[in-house]
Amino acid sequence: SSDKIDSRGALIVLEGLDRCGKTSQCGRLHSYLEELGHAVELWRFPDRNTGVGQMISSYLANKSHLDDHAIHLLFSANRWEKRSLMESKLRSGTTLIIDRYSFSGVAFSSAKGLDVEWCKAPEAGLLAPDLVVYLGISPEKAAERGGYGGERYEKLEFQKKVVESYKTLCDDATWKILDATLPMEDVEKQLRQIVMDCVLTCRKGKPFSELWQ
Ligand code: 2DT
Repeated sequence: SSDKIDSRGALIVLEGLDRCGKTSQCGRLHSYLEELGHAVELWRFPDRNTGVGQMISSYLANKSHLDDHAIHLLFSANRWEKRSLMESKLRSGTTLIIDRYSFSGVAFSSAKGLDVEWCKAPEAGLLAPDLVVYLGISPEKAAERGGYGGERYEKLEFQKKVVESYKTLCDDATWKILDATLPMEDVEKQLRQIVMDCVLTCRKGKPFSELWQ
């Protein structure tokens, strides 16, 4: 069919609580794929470099106050402003590793009490990841790792709510859950395997799909 892409990149998302090791694993995975000669980029959301991203950054640093709905929509807009670039990268064969995506959007906002369906609505039509890896760790263990920074959401009580919200989202075959309490090298090994499978499937022409429609 015309949707079929000859050799596209994979859209790979890592999700998890603060201090789960997500950012380190994203970095290691990126280097690994690069060394293998793959076209690959490492992205993150929020992307704090755009105008919208700067508003988000100031909110997270407690330097501004915004209504819960308004900040939710800014996080979503921050993904929409990157959507077309994302699609063209993938179509040209570049794999994208993304540190947080719409699932963080829904998990964090619904942890504040916003309705889950309301939270999902602005995400509908964004590209659906080919793989979501959730790095599982309890909020207590994550907190023990130390160094919750001073940002708005980095508090144990809130992280407990976020875990519960994530649980309602990971019901789908594109999610793989890894035990983030294992030694970093073990997590890395497992991650590489899952990701390589996904990269090959996408290269063979897996069609694109969109979130939550
Ligand atoms: P980092 O610490 O990873 O920069 O994330 N967040 C993130 C949301 O509330 N909604 C979203 O859509 C996204 C992508 C999670 C900063 C914080 O922002 C939260 C942690």
